Amino acid sequence: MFDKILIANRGEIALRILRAAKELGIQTVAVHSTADKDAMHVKLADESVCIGPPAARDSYLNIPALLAACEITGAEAIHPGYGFLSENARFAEILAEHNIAFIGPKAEHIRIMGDKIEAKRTAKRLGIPCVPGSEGGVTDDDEAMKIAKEIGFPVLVKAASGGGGRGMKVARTADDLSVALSTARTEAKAAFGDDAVYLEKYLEKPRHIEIQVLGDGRGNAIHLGERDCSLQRRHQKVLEESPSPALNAQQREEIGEIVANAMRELKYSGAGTVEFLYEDGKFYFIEMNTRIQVEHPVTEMITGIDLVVEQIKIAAGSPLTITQKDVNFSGHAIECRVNAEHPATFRPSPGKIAYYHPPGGLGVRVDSAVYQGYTIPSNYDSLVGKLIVHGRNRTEALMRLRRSLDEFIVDGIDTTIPLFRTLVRNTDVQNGDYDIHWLEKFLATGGLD
Ligand code: MV4
Repeated sequence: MFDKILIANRGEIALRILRAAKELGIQTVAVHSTADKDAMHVKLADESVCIGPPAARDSYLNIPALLAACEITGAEAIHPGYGFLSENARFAEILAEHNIAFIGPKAEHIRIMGDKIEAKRTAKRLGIPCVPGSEGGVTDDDEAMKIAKEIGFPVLVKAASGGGGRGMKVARTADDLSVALSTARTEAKAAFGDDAVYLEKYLEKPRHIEIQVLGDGRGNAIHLGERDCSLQRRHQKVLEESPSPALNAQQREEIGEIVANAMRELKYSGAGTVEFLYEDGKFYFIEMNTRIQVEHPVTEMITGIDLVVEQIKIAAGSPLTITQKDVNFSGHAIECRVNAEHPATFRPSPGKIAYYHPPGGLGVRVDSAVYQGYTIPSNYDSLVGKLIVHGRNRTEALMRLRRSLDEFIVDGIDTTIPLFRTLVRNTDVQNGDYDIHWLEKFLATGGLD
């Protein structure tokens, strides 16, 4: 096992990684920008190193500064958290060249999954069901039209380097296709420097359901069930839950086994998430994330498995000690992402937290790095923290969520807590009756007035 690791991140995920390291008896090194000198992850780490000015590209994305911080402190491994360098295959390779362990998957697998065309090709080869569409990229408009007519309109043009919804264009009819192709290519070129695009059948009202996996790089892999992340706004997840209100135990086991088998064959190493659209009882692969995700606590709460501890053990070379039979799903968990934003306009609201009182009690978890008197800087994302509740069933989880949200006080800035107070009292949310478009429709039809 490692003696010392460096955490190349900030905020609640930096604290989450610190906690896992501490439980494993590993020393921790925090890194921070000048804007984060008062951040909680810096206070709680054994050591800290300032790695640059506020802009992420000069600090949290600054690879030479991170290498220097490892050299100075003697850290043997880096945990990248999510965002920043977490899915940068080149970073994983550079660390290997410097004999520093990357707490994440093999660079090869990060690279494959970063290219959505390669990811889909790989998923299909491994027996994972995919959305009908082009085999690889489309370069020629006539060829695209032929494929679109085969799969049937509407179709979706997606960027190979995309993800997070950027560079996506719907073509409802044959008349829309050539404009959709050229706009998608132009946007993809501008955003990612890569104009490769591919075609998929457009699914009208799917849910977003993702499967959590762990692999040890030696052919052992398990799944930890799903998370339903359908409640999103502008491709940002707002509320996540597990199990999905749409699935039964048999469906879970079936898709879980397909995904776990694929990861065994791939010899995948570390934590990963295989994302699906789910419509009319069928799963369609869209992407794979090769990192720990924001919403991982939902899975931890229903399985009792510490995903970050498992990531660290795997990176240190330990084989998986948990078998699929050891994974028992218990109860229901729901996570709310509390952002420093106006609850109706979503205008960012950085600033000083004048008063802070997080909820507690049975089945309540708050993952946050803020404290009373802390000033949320304007340089990074607006996540204040995550409220995660667990109950023996969905009704109990919702009950605990309602009263936790009522207890939660964050004064001095705007937060999205009032939005969640409204959502948990909504009939569709209570019934689990929502798809990926539900939240935006709700907000557009005056949900919060
Ligand atoms: C789709 C889709 C419908 N049909 N693919 C958006 C982000 C990217 N990760 C995949 N996305 C979608 N892909 C097909 N073939 C609809 C979306 C989509 C979406 C997916 C998940 C969660 C929220 C979403 C909001 C709008 C569109």
